[in-house]
Amino acid sequence: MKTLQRTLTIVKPDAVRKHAIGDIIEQFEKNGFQILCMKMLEISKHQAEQFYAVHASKPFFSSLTDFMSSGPIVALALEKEDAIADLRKLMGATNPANAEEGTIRKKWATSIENNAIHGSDADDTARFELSFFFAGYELAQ
Ligand code: IDP
Ligand code: MG
Repeated sequence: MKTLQRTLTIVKPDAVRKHAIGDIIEQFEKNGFQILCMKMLEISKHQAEQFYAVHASKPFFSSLTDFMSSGPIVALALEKEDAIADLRKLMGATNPANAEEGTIRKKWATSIENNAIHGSDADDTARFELSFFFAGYELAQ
């Protein structure tokens, strides 16, 4: 039986500035992800700190939250079988220097921080991250 799974992805400010929104969304569709919900917005540094709370103790936390609040982002709720793992594969490694050919980060990331895209890394983080950007009624389908 096919079990559908949901994940949260973000086109980060660097990729929006590069006009990569269309290309990245095309990758989602070509790779079998259903777009359940999508919004373009800007988040404050405080909101970025809440979203990335798991990284609060990391040396790059302040720089990361400055970056994530530096301009518009696009948040999407995606669905497919094995959505979480499959999106991580499609994204490529965090550091674009290690990202495989054909991945979104290989194509669009410029540094380990400005790496074009976010994707949830597990069931519990996907639940938290989906509910961070989308209300229950928006995902009720
Ligand atoms: P992920 O996005 O591949 O899951 P994480 O380790 O969860 O990677 O880190 C979250 C985000 O923090 C990364 O996508 C990247 O933007 C930033 N980041 C991670 N490691 C570093 C680093 O060593 N220096 C600067 N920024 C980093
Ligand atoms: Mg992560």
